[in-house]
Amino acid sequence: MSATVKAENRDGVLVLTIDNPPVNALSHSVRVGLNEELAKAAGDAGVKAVVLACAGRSFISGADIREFGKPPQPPGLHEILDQLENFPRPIVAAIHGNALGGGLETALCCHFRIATKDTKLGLPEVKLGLLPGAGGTQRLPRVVGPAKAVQMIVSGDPINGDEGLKVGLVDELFEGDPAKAGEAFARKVIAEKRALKRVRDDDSKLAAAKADRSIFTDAAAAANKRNRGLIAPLACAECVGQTLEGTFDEGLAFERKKFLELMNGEQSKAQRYAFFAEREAAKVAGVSAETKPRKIERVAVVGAGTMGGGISMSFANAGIPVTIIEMGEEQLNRGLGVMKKNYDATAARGGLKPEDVTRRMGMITGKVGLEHAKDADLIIEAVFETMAIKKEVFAKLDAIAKPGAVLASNTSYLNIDEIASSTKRPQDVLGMHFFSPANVMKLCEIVRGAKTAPDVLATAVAIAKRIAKVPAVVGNCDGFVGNRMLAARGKQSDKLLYEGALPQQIDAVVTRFGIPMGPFTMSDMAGLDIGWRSRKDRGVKAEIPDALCEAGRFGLKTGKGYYKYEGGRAPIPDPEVEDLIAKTLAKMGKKPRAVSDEEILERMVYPMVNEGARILEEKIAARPSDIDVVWLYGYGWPIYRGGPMFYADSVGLKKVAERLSYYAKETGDPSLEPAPLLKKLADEGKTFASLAAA
Ligand code: 3H9
Repeated sequence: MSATVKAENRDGVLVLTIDNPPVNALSHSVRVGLNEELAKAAGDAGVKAVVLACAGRSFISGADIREFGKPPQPPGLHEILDQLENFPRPIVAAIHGNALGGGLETALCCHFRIATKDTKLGLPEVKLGLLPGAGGTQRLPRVVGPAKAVQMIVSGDPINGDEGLKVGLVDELFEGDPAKAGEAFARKVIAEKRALKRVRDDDSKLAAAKADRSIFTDAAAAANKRNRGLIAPLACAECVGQTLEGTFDEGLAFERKKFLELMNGEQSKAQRYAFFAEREAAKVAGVSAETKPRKIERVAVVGAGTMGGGISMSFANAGIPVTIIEMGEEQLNRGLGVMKKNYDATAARGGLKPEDVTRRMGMITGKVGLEHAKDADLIIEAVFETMAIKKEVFAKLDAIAKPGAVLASNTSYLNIDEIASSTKRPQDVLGMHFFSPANVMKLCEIVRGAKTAPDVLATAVAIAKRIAKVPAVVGNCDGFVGNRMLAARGKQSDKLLYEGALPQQIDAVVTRFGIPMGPFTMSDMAGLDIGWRSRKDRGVKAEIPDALCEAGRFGLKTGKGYYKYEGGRAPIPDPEVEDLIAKTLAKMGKKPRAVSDEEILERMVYPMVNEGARILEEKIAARPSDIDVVWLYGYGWPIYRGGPMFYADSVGLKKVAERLSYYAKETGDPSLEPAPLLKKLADEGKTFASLAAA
């Protein structure tokens, strides 16, 4: 008997229970177990029906992703699915928790499906750069219709049991023990002599779209609207489209071919890497899995500006009550007004129901005065980014906060130990750095201070996950991981302007690579005047941005910056800027040269990788994949390129190091010399990934 599949004949109903923690993936041992048990049961007249159920929290959550890219181990999933679908007597899938990917595909091969109300039923393969490769693209459209199927498969988002019942994916809902409910349903099927429903044989749901293709093509176009650069969503839609073209078997063969292309391609490799990187990042060195997080029931956010507001919304969205604190009524009301406006805008786009807006706003209480933080289990400071102000706030919070409260700063680059030193409880202090817009961006960079207690780190990781953020724990240094690497890139984008590249050329290279916004569009959005004032205070010069500011071009807010803006937010290249740059360079005695796109890309990305290597040397990040997580979820690095460290590995570290040395010499910038760790790995022919495996 297989270690992960148990069989029990309950008076004619054979209950097959998969027990393969943590998520009941279809690993090799599960396939072996199902194969054996189904073969035995097919020839056993004592088996009148079969129930397929799972132990633990969930039904099957998909194929075992860790087996991908390795030599296949028989039996394959397709064989098991054939056994299920062609089984001579009824098979009932009793689903609780999740039925995802290969899990739902397995259920689709059973003759009946029952599920709990809150079960998640979905085909999320697209999020791994794949498509449902075990018949999902051919069977789901036959059950729910091609328009609904393409929406589910291209988005990868699941539906719940309730909706499953409505769209015909589920035959009946149940509560309680899946095996028992499955057994009861199976007995009903036997008693009523119900015909076996084989999804592959029923084309009735395809008829409408076959007569009018626009039913499918419109749904496919809508589903694919926001999938820039990704190849899997298109392949998913193409496979679903095949259901309207040929036979079931032809569709299955087409799906198989496309699945293998994606699985062996670069994009899925990167996306699968990102899946595991995200989960690894939540595991913190020095914090054991047994470390109990502190209980967080009430949260206070200090500061109702853009960041404080976005952070508060993230808690409200997760149903956690939050008190947002300001120094005066006016700032508070302004902040609350912005949050309401943001929610209303989402509702107007159809993303929220009006009652959700009311409920979420109801989670947020506005107060004037720090004393209102006294009952909070977690206090997040999001005030002005100045050390003196931060220290003053933390000293006050030290006197107000209840014992054991976690005190977090949303600082984006300041020294967390210095902030902690203004309290008598540095063990309770850490950084929780959110990214703008904080209610949207998924990253939470958790900054570990020298004295931060392990359970405080565990608390920050747990709460970040609860509010649907991706936590990545990093060490304390100027700019931490993300902004420190961004600064390395910013130095090069600025320098390139003085060498002859234009803002629009640099931005275009960066966005073509897949990053949503180029450095100069980003500067325009942030505003150029802040840097200008700070340079003036420090007596520092930066000729080009200084000249822009002197001409009143402060960025988006003034309608002019590195670009011009005509009412909207779309940056438009401006000949005036080209002229201004040319004149500035002439004044400086510099002769612009033609800079190639290739050079721009290398100088945008490789210096970041180099800084990443230094970050690893200094142990500011524990693993290369943690750095990638920061860039994927905080800065919109394209998921199909896996993150800067993964990308560098795919280019080859030898090439990265050589090009950096070359640019260091060409531009006379010693910071571009390869970091010792990068050089060592390049010389040894190794990758950053080899560090994680070591
Ligand atoms: C597929 O099915 C292809 C088929 O169409 C065709 C085949 C021919 N495999 O996320 P968590 C691990 S593609 C292996 O923290 P949660 C995960 O790494 C698959 N391992 O838990 C972690 O390990 P560790 C389609 C997996 O409760 C642990 O389980 N399915 C898999 O927050 C806990 O994970 C999907 O894409 C897997 N499939 O969320 C679903 N899944 O403890 C992918 C998880 O060592 N999975 N692990 O770090 C998920 O979305 C979430 O894990 C899930 C649970 C929602 C299930």
